[in-house]
Amino acid sequence: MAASGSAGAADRFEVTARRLAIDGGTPAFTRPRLTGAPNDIDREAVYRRLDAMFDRHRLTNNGPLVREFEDAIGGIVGVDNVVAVGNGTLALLIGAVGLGATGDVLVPSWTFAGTVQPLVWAGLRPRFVEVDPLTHSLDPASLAAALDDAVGLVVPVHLWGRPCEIGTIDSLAAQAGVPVLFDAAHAFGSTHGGVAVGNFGSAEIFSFHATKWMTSIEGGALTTSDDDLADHCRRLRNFGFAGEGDIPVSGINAKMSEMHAAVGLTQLERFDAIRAINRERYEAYTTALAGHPAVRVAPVANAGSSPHGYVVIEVEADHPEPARALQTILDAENVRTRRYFAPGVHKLGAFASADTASLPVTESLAQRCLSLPTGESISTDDAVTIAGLVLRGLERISGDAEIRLDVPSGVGTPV
Ligand code: T4K
Repeated sequence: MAASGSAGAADRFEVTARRLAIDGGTPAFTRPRLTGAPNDIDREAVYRRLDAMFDRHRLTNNGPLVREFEDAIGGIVGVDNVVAVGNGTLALLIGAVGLGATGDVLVPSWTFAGTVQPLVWAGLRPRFVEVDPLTHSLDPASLAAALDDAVGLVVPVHLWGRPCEIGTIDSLAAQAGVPVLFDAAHAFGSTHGGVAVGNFGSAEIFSFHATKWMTSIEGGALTTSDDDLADHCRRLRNFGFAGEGDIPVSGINAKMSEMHAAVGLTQLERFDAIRAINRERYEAYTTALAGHPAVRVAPVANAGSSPHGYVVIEVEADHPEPARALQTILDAENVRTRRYFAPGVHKLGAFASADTASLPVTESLAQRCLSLPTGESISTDDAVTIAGLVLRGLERISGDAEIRLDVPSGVGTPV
């Protein structure tokens, strides 16, 4: 059984024949495989951009690299207005404030807390709606049932990069006279019906955080075809300035720096290359896991293409917390998974007082979903190996409902 420290064929091993590390076997990987590890960045290209930046002495405040980054995003998405900001959370904040939304906001709980927190900061009251068990996207029936006069905004999420039921959601919201701000944090590079995500709703937002397949380290953007909204959001991102000494609206500092734009521009040059790598990993997982009734890979596309930035599995096992048990087993193998987004935002202490209907689908997904390593930091062979470990782990869990869940994270060989 080989277990080398480098990615590649040397890390392959016969999963079925081995003793799991949790039972005292040798961990499958000597170097941890991380969910969320950044893709490679052409540092020479970044340094060239930074040299020019230092020569210009223009470091932030809507400098040329930020404007170039916005143009590049606009070119890919095919949208008129791109407002680059410091991160996706700030994009949601200025989007919600820019739309002038008040009252209640309908938002899924099956998402990252960063979807909901800026809405609260914008003065909105979250009401959580249910997601579809197959697509993990906002359930239009749940949305229809929740839309009432108190609702001032709808924030659906294109989870895992899979565009949600955009047409149905848009028409339900339009009938109610409520704007839609799509959280496309995961969906830069997705298309739906031949149209790039970034063109839908009143506005959409992207995240370019280090854990995203396309990154500027920290970064985000709001996109919209509404010129007035874009101008308003540009003002909001820069304290509300309308000219020197004039702040007609109270804004905030949501700016992207030139350094972050330099990294983002450099990564955008690898747009096609990284997508191809992601796709290869995703297909390796789906092929290796196909036909196994205890595991299903969540869909990442909906009537279009996907950047395949996430590989998320739903598992079934004779265990009350199957994802947690499997995470423990994989941790011991030096496979660092993430339980995005357990337990569901509505279960987090900060949102305990929210008006929350019963969300059985969200709560079931929270017990059963696990995000797996993907992208350039692993090899395709690694993906096949990890898929094998998932299957072997599920067998192990089903054979032992008492599996210990208190094994500390990182039980395998340290980095
Ligand atoms: N909406 C949605 C649907 C989102 O998912 C997010 C963010 C937002 C809105 C808000 O966008 P931002 O304001 O973040 O732009 C991460 C990210 O911080 C967050 O951006 C992301 N979603 C969320 C899903 O995940 P953590 O808590 O998982 O990060 P952390 O530090 O625990 O790292 C995760 C894994 O990545 C680890 O295995 C280590 C690895 N990693 C991480 C970083 C930062 C690296 O290898 N290198 C790194 O530099 O939150």
